[in-house]
Amino acid sequence: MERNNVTYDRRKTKNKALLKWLDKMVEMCGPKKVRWCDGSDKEWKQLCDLMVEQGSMIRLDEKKRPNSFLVRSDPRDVARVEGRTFICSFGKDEAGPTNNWEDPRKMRARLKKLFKGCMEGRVMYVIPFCMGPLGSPLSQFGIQVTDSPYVVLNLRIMTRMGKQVLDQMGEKDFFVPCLHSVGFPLSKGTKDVPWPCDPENTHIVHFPEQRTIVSYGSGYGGNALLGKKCLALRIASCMARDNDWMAEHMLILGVESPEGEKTYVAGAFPSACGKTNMAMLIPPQSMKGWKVSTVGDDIAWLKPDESGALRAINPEAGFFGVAPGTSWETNPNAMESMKANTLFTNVALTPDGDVWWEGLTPKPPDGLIDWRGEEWSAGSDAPAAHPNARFTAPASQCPTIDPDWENPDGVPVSAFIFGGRRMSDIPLVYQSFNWNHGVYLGATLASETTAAAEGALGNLRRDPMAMLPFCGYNMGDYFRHWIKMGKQLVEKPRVFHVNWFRKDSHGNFLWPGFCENMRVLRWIFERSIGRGRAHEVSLGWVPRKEDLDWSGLDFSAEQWEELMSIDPESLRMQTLRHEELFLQLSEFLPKEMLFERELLVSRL
Ligand code: TSX
Ligand code: MN
Repeated sequence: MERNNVTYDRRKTKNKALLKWLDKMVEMCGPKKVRWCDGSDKEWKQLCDLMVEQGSMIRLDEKKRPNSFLVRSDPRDVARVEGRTFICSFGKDEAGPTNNWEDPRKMRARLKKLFKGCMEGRVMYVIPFCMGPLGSPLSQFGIQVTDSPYVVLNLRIMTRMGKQVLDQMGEKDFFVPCLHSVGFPLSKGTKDVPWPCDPENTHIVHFPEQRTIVSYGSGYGGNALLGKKCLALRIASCMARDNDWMAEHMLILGVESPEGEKTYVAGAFPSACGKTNMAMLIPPQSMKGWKVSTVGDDIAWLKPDESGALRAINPEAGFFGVAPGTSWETNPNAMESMKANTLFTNVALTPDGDVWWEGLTPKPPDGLIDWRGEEWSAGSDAPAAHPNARFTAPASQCPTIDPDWENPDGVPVSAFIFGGRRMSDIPLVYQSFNWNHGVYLGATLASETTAAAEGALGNLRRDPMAMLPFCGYNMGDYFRHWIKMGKQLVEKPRVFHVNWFRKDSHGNFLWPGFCENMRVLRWIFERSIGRGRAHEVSLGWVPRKEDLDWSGLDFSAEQWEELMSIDPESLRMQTLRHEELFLQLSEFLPKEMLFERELLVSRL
């Protein structure tokens, strides 16, 4: 049967654009059934039961982890696939040299083949979702259709989802259509598997002009939860460019002084820099009265208000965090957030029905089942949890969640922080001289790859604004957009660079990091509200030791000197060494970036 006769309830919405699109998707994918997701508890329970019954999910111990589950993915489907992520703009230059581009017409033809009948024997779930608080002028609607119940469960935690969203969307014809299939049709005689996927043919495709997303073959994370990286970053970055706002790969946190003054900072960190830990930072006991609150740990949408100041929302409603390395020592707030109502993916299972991963406790418990479902013991050379294992937890369960985290008008942002993992060359903190210099700091953001020898200058991986894999258009134009936003803002956030990871000649970290980062954050807070003291050096404005709050921490003047030292000669060499990324982008770079570079070289 070529023609698929499945019908679905068209009375759920009066939105003509939506029904028209759904008709096309149903016709093309040929599911056995279409189900509207309403976001109810009943639906959550049904889908959890279904997945447990199918052997796709394990219910964790109801006392230890109430309403929480473990999912094991196919070992070939464990992370985002950047090589198979495409930006299909009309022209190649619109995508730029740092994105995979494909001709949209060619890509559509390829996708059509992949999607034809791809949901045979499966349920097509229709998920109305909203990125951002319901009713916020900064929020955006999306509709994801998917054949993965795992995706439905994740989106219920990560977004506002279901009937209320569909009702609020009404007949508005602007929403981002997001088509997703795991690419494993159940044709006659095909037996289902716990984690269906099609790794050979995986495609994550963005059509920026049409504002649409099509994803095939993967059920994992950013490949499949299309509201997150695909919509809230790649597509949103294009919408932001066209409408004078910003979609950034940034955490948002609130800082409050003992006197009750409060402001917010947004921070971009490349992977493996502890961004979620920073978003949930707990100040040291000795800094009495200082408070940090969490608005978001991954994405910020920022827009100037009528007065010309920037306000930010977190478009997400949950955390999709890396589990390994997360513990009661490194991040108690994340641990609290995942005490219940949490999905765990690719972590290890304990004999008493709880979860474990590397870094959770110094010693692994006995009798673990690893992320592949096999018995595991401490002697094993493979880790028990996959290094990219995840928890999906509601943001509302975070003890430090900010009272304004769902404020439809967002929160005021007075500082941007760019942070890299720089073992050998960059001081703990410095502030840019001005906005454009700040844009340069973001544009040249980099982390040292771990392959580097201890203490030696390692390989730098450039990750401008931590957006390299997430910018939906030409990175050169993205820098230009940042410069343009600075011109529009009356009250510009101050811009800082931080580095928690500097090491001494013996390979020991010079800075204790974690809660002690609050001392740096306090200086950033003071500088941003026009108070803190600083002096000028070649890189920017830096604090003297006496400009930081040292209550309760022993840190010698010598340690401080080493932590803040700048070797102008080696930094000059590094800046001059036309590094790859700027070279790759050279024909698209705004002149301001070249000016900043020349100014830096001459200061050094
Ligand atoms: O998340 C981290 N942060 C930010 C915290 C708010 N990590 C974890 C690495 C993430 C992948 C850090 N690791 C940080 C940090 O500030 N700093 C370091 C480096 C470090 C590691 C261990 C120690 C000190 C520094 N231990 C002792 O000093 C005993
Ligand atoms: Mn991220």
